[in-house]
Amino acid sequence: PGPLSFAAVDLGASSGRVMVGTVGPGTLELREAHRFPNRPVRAAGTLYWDVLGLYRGVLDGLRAAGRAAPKGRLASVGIDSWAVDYGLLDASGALLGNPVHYRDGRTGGAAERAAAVMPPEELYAATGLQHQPFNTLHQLTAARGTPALSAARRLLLIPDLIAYWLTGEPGTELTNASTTQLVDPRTGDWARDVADAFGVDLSLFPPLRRPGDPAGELLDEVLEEIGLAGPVPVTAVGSHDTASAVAGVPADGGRAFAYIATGTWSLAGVELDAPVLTEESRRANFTNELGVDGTVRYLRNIMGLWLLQECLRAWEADGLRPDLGTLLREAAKAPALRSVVDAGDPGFLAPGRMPERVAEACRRTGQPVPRDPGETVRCVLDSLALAHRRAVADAQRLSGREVEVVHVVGGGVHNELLCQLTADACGLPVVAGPAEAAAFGNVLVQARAAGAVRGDLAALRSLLRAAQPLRHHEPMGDREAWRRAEAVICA
Ligand code: ADP
Ligand code: LRH
Repeated sequence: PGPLSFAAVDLGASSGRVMVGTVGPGTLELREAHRFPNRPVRAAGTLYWDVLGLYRGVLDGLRAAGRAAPKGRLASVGIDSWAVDYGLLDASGALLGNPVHYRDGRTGGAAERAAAVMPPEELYAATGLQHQPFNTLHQLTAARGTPALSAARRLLLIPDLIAYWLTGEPGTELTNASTTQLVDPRTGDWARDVADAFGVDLSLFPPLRRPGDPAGELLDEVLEEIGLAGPVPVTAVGSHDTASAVAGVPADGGRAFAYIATGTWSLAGVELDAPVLTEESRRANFTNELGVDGTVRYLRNIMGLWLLQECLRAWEADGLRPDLGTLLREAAKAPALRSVVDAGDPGFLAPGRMPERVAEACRRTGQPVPRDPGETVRCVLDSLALAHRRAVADAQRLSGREVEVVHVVGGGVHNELLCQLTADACGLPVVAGPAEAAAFGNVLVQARAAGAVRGDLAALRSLLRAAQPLRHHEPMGDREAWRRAEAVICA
């Protein structure tokens, strides 16, 4: 049989895209069919996702994907998105309100509230998840007693909600479920004791499914809307975008690697066979999320390019008309490591006033305040590279796995300065690409389920290495300067 085409729906916090992957013997190609912005909306004091706007983007994208695929045939569709957030459905299957954004303030004080229910050590030992105020568990605790949660008969994580609208079939995909803080990473099943202790009704979640499992077929109404002839199956993929991105890391089986998925967030760590649930790991705020093929994504969340996105948004609002390319060139010329902030600080989580908040953090730590947007961007990129360095070093120390190379994937691949600074800071070679690793991981899992490719993750990754040009960054510069900067952050 000739090559098959797969549609990968990848919803990131800053944009959604539908990509077409064409896979066959000796062929792996990925093309963008449609991209649309993901703009959250604040209404009556709550920050929401515009989930119907995103669903419209998915339908437009699937229509474009069908047109881009040879003979207009899609062998299957896979969906991944950001983690933790969910929609609630009533008994008739109707959506109960707009999904709340994980950056909404409703989970303020989550750590203290959770500690009153279960000691943090116990919660970590049971779920392996780093503390993030927005973990689904804390969102559900914050929503307890609200009319929406009381009326809910079903809870669907965002990619599962999109899949439900496309197919009418509810399910809970495991890699994303592992970000709820309600799953035991050792068993890949629900952590029932945790759910009971926090009063979470696990029957709200439809049955678990794993990457590669069938997840229904596009409904007739959907096929009509997007102009395709059926049947078009939907296949469960690593529906957590980071699970798909790590599956899409073009690692060479022979070289131990760390990965950094850099988009709105930077997710930096290593891939393991089993979780690390030690107290030291909890204190270092490392998380054990579940990946494709039973792997564990052992990583730390770093604020990522969110810091830069929010600076650009603030300058735009001030009428400065910032241009990213120009700012990155100015940042490259600005003095290196003049000041750094802690890019892991949850204080940067909420939207708004980012250049001022970065300046305040510099002032608070007795460092020079950036004098212009170019210096602010340099401070942000130096700080991200420094956080990458710390996460890669900590992941190795805590997991006992030494790495030889760092793979950078995600939108940050386009930012050559960030990739070079990451190599310099880590003191390790960086291989940059692909930018659309999540879509590649999504497509490869579908392609394997359809029989278009075979093998384990290493075999899938070897296809990727041939499919995309990769950029190599060797570590350069003054190692001691990074150690001094780290001391500022750790002080
Ligand atoms: P998400 O999946 O979270 O929406 P992406 O992986 O798409 O995020 O990454 C988006 C980020 O990638 C942008 O915020 C921007 O900083 C960076 N980026 C994208 N394109 C470019 C570019 N041409 N040059 C520099 N940076 C870029
Ligand atoms: C990245 C991501 C990350 C989560 C965050 C909520 O898009 O999925 O892995 O921690 O969003």
